[in-house]
Order: sequence, then structure tokens, then C-alpha cells
Amino acid sequence: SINYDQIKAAAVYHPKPQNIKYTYGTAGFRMKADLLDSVIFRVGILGVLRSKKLDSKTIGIMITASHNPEQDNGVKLVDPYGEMLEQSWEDYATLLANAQTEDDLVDVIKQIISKNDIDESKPASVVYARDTRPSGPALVSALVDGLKALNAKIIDFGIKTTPQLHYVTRCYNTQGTMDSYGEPTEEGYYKKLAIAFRKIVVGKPRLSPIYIDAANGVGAPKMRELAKHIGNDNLEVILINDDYTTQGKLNYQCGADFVKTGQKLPFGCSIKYQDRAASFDGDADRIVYYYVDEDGTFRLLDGDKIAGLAGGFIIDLVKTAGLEGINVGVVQTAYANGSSTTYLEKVLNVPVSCVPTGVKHLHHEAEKYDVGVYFEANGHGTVLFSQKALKTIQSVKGQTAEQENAIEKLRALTDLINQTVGDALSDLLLVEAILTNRQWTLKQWDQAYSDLPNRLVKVVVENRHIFKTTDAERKLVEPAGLQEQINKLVSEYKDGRSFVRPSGTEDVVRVYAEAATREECDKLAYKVAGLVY
Ligand code: 16G
Ligand code: ZN
Repeated sequence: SINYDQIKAAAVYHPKPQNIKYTYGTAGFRMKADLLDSVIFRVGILGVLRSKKLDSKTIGIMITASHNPEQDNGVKLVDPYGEMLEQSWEDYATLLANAQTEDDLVDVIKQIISKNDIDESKPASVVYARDTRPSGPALVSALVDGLKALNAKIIDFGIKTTPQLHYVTRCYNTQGTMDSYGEPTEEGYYKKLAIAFRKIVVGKPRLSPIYIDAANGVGAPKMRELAKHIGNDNLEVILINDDYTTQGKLNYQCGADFVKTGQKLPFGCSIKYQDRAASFDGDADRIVYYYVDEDGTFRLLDGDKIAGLAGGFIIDLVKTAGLEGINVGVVQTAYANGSSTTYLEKVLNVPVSCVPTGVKHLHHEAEKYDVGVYFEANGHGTVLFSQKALKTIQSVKGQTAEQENAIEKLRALTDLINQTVGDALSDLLLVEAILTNRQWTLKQWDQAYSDLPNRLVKVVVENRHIFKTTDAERKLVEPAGLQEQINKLVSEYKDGRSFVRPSGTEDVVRVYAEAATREECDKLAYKVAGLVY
């Protein structure tokens, strides 16, 4: 049972700073690391309550600030099957974080317990991990204090990528069941991916080396370990920006976010024509690919391109396997390049849904398909296989050698892809497996369609909350009249498209624009930003 005096005594060592309002948003709690001590202590408490609520299932907690600067940190809760924390509980996280005194804290805990009919006597179990940030160890000890104050079973998973923590959470909760997700260890993760990868590329010549910019983060040592398990015969990896121990380097002028936003090579990367490269972000849950053309032009293959590549490959396999009953769909956000949507709908003939920004929205929508491919343009995404699809792929027998081969590849894909969340390591293997099968260069992959020139700008406004969107963030309903003005501007540009949305992670409004030429696109972005400001 819960000992409230014990909680209060522990909470004294993790006081909430005055005059700060914390919010559990799309990325969990995220801010300067020195403001997070009390928050993380309380997130530990929430993890325990969530575990008790869900019949003692193991809850995951990840301490990371992804692509943000090194001095930031953050924390996120992971539900038993590796999904993001259920949305209704985000409010409890916010309430707990903002309880000012020890007594307020106890009140909020009691409130959560009574609202959710939680049985206090149930045991609780929590697994946690952190990325390589220097602030990590101190925050972990705040977390452990919170977990201990409620006598939880604590599993320290050490330094890991975010997707590894999602993976292990699902493993713990499915161990020994029909849908066991794998061995709940780091080693188990590498083995699962490596075996699946080798199955898909067997008999195909190895591609040229892949340069990986690991953002000087946790992806560096983990990718190195994964590559060892795969072996050099099937995949040749060259790591750059892999210095995860020197302070000040994490995400600095490198990583997937830097490359995608700036549409340029990361620092320390001097690839030439025909080289192949990819960038992870700081916690290795995002990936983008890129190369330079004959004339030295930088070419980005972002999340949209990965969705097209993966969607096309899976559709071919499903067809070849003769599994007509399995439907494949793709989920995007408003940021998806217009050309990518046209390609998916008109060339691949797949249904495409558009949802608001944030993994939880994409993930839920993707669950509606038998095979749901979801990717944000920023490089975060994965593929979900429904129970029905998994059962079919597991049990079906091919009539011909060709069918059997396609079924075996689909089967391996279900293991290769981290279905809990977007995973840079797993997504890298997915792309490499497809390119190896097709024997494609990055340029051949890129030729599926040409991106429309696009621009994303931030606008600092007095109050971003007055901007209200609808239609998966593609239209503004408030402030009144603004959308009509945007429409008018957009109509003046060939292939023009633009939308405005308040950021969920920063105090800014984002303006996205695309148009037929770079010049027109920039003009459109600039003019729409002018309307917002
Ligand atoms: C968060 C989201 C990411 C999204 C980004 C948008 C998760 C795990 N992460 O990082 O998917 O692209 O927010 O940020 O959901 P914004 O609202 O500031 O544009
Ligand atoms: Zn990330």
C-alpha cells in the first residue's frame, strides 16, 4: 500500500521551483535540464500509479531531449505495449508536476487514485533508460527517489536509445505469451533485428558503405553494436559524429534535425558523388538519408521518401505473396511534401490519411490498416502490422517458390521493423534491406518523384494559443479571416500550398509553404509569415 508520509519525506528533496508552469506535451516534459528535478521525481510517481492501474504491467520511462541542445533534457512515459502514454493521463502528469507543496502533491496523487479506481496494494513495475546527456545521471536519481517512495519494482535499463526502451517495455509485458515481442535485453534487440535483416538480404550483393551521422549521441555506440551483430558481409557501416562522450557535441551542427531543417550536410561529413549517407537524431528515433549529385547539389531523402520506399516494397511483397485480403495504407501529416502524397495516391495507389503532428496521432491512424506505414517528414516513423496481418503472414503457405519467398520476406519484415515507435536503427535496416533487394542507389530511390521546394519558418507571436486549426492542422479556424487571406496568397502561386499551426513544443507559430519553384516557395512562406506576425 502507499505510504504518504514516505512520499512527503522524499518529496522534500525534490522541491518544485516557484513560478514555473510545466506541461506534458507532444514530447513529454522537455526544457532546460536544471528545471527538471522535481518533474522527474513526480513522473516516477505517475509511472508507479500507471503500473498499478494496469494490473502491475511494466511501464517505461525515458529520459531524453532528443534533437534538442545538450543542456536540455526531458522525460516521457511509455505504456505497456511500447506506445506513448494514454492521452488522458497526460493531464495527470501535468497536475503532478505543478503541485507546489508536498501536501499538494499528496492531494493530486489521491485524486488520481480515486478517479481511476486504482488498487493501492497492487505491486508496480517500472523500467527506465536515459540518453547520453550529462544531466542524465542526476535526473535518474530523482526518478529513482520517486519510484522508491512508492516501493515499485525498478528495472534500470541504462543508457539506451528511445526506441530500445519502447522495445524492452513491450518485451517485459509480453514475455511468455503468444505475442511475445522478444527477449527483454539490449542483446535480444540486436539479435532480433540482425537475424531479420540477414533473412531479407540473403543472396543479394552488399551495397556500398553507408555513412551514419549519429549526432554525437547514443545512436553511435548502439549502431556500432548492431552492425557487429549483422556482420560486415551484409552491411558496411561507417560512423561519423560518433563522439558521444565529449561535452558540447551532442546534436551540435549535426543529426537528422539539423540536416532536415537546414537541407544541408552535417558538420564533419564530406561525402562525394555516389556516396550514401544517413543522419540519426540525438536519441535515435529519427532518420533521414541524403547524397550529393554529380554537380554537388545536396539531395535529401526524408521521412516522406522513406514512406514511399517502404510502402512500395511492402505492396509489391503483399501482391507477389497473393495476400489480396491485406490492405496497406500510409499516414502522413500536413508537412508531407505534396509530391509525396501524389506519388503514394496516384502511382502506388495506396490510401493516404493525414493527421495532426505528433507520433501518437500517426500511430493511432496507422492501426486502422492491416499494414499501416506512418512517417513524419522529419524522419520519425515505422510500419504497424495488425494482428490479422501478423497471423496471416505467420501462417500462410505460398503456392509457388515466388510466393513463398515474398511471404518469408514479409515475415522477416515484421521482426525487422520496431513496431512500438519510429526507430532510426530499425528504419536504417529497413531502408538498407529494400535498397539491397532492389539494388538501387540513393539516386534511383530519389527518382520516384521530385519534392516540391518547401520552406518552414518560425514566427514568434504574442500568444500562439489564439491560433486554432482544423482538418489535420491544414486550415486555421481562428483568428477569424486569416485562413481566407492565406488562401488568397496561395492561389497566386503554381502548386502553392501553405498552412499555419502553433508549435506543440516551442513558444512559436510555424508556417509551412511549398510551391513549384524555390523562389516562389520562399516568397509564399515569407508573405504568409507576414500575415501571422
Ligand atoms: C514532437 C513529436 C514529433 C513532432 C514534433 C513537432 C513525438 C514523440 N514527437 O517532437 O513527432 O514532429 O513534436 O513539434 O510525438 P512542433 O509541435 O514544435 O512542431
Ligand atoms: Zn528523437
